[in-house]
Amino acid sequence: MLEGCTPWPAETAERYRREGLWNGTDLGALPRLWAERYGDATAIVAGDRRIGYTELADRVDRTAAGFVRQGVEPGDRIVLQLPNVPEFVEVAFALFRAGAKPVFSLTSHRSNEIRHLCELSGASGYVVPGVFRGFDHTALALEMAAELPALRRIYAQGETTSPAVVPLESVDADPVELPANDPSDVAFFLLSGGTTALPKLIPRTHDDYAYQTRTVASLAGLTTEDVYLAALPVEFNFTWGCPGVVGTLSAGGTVVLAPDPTADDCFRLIEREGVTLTSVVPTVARLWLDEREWSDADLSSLKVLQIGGARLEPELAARITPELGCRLQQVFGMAEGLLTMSRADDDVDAVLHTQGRPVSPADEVRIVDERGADVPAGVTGELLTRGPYTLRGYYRAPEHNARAFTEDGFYRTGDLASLTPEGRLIVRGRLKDVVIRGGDKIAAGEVEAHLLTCPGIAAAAVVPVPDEFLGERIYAFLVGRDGTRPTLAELKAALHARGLADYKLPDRAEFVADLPLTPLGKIDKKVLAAAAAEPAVSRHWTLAAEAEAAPEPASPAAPTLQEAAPVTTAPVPSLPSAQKG
Ligand code: OOB
Repeated sequence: MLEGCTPWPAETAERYRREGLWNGTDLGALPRLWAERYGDATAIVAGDRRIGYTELADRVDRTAAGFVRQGVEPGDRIVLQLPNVPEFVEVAFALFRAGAKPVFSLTSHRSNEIRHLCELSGASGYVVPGVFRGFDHTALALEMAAELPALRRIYAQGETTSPAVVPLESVDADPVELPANDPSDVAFFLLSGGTTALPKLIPRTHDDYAYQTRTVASLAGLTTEDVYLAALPVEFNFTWGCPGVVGTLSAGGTVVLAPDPTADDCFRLIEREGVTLTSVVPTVARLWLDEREWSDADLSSLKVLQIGGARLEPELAARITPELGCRLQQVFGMAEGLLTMSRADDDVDAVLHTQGRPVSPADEVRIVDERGADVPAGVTGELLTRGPYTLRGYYRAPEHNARAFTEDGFYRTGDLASLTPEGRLIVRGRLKDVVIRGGDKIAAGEVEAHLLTCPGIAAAAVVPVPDEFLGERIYAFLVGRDGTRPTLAELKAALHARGLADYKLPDRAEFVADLPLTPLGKIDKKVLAAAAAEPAVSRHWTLAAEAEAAPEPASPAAPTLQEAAPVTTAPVPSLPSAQKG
């Protein structure tokens, strides 16, 4: 296994093999296998392009040979940052085929994230979409290559004038014999939603991911007749393999790539392509329901709408079947592994109020109290898990791993949940310091670290604040320095200039005299989160500040959440950036 990864213990791995969960699949070999099975049936639809299974396998073989000719070697890490285009699928499988390990990045990632991903993974290559949604990814890639000696090759879609950039189209050569991958080795890296200031990399092996996609595809009863709409970004584990792109292709179905998750685009595609299954986050589901009232699109082909990635309010859940005419499947999942889902034969109550059961009988799920002791059904505690597709360690993160896993290999999810007597999961909240904005996960510590570099900021604490549209928004409490009070707009501009992805920028900021502390002297985020949801006048620990310096008046054009607070801008409803593509 790749250095820096934690393998499953030998006897556990042996058991997973013996029980047929890990069946020795090499993800790189799948496209050819599918081509033999499904021939010219349509594998991928994107805009006017329709790619058959044989064509997909041929393209994967040629692209893999092209990468090898470019000097890509087994074990190389390559950051893959492409939107929902067929090339994402082709490049990912070509890299698997060549034994290289793609690191899936969001198109919304900027220099801050990309630098970290490249450094942590030791990437030798970086695949970018050229200019996408007005942002010049090639320029960013060149900047990164100038900084990072290990980053030797930039591959870009579209036109390029720089000799330092390899046009992705030119990564093409006559197929060559390539060695098979060890199925127990890492196939690719997913990004952790993050609990620490710097995102972690999640190694996913051929065996574990093949098992996940096969299991979920079979639970969903996918056949060659199914059409999956990739409405969210393909690099999201939910879209890529739950059953998503890989599961649908394994079953011989068709994957339709949507440019973004807007109702306009997706409804048109559902009608045109006869989509049977798709997956969205609750924020997108809400948009679709609102749009449904105005749309005459024929959505009758849609059998199942999967919703996951963030808490789904039961009121929203209850509208899905009556208003969209399809079955709702709740999905709780994580890039780290564990997936729970509602099943076709679950009763309405279970579908609306629980996140379903683990997808594999080999998933081990525990709910524990603060001391690590198991709690009975119905009691809320931290969710711990281990199993045949849940990681045993983040990549190159021994110190973090020591905290994130129990000694016997259970992953501490940081989610608070309870189990029903039937074994269904109900997600109740989180211990981890993360804001879930739409489906985007934002580690509070990362934003705080950047805020602290801004002039005039002595201390910063980021908490989620409830929001009807996005579920949660990012609220920053700040302690000023030297009488300086940057406005929210100035802070956002400063963080943007530091290369922080826009979806991580605070939605609101409020200056306070000091931050409340727990008895142990840590910043009391519970108090802050409760305060963020209330009018500022109730913050007793801010009174000193308010007496000292009168709050700045809010801009008259910007309606504020709380009257008394020096909040500088109003929320502008927008899709979570990662969901935009
Ligand atoms: C999915 O994966 P990630 O890695 O972006 O985020 C994982 C975290 C979970 O630990 C949990 O905090 C939250 O997202 N989450 C949910 C949820 N599904 C995920 N919280 C409440 N209700 C849910 N249904 O988000 C992901 C990966 C694969 C499939 C689906 C979602």
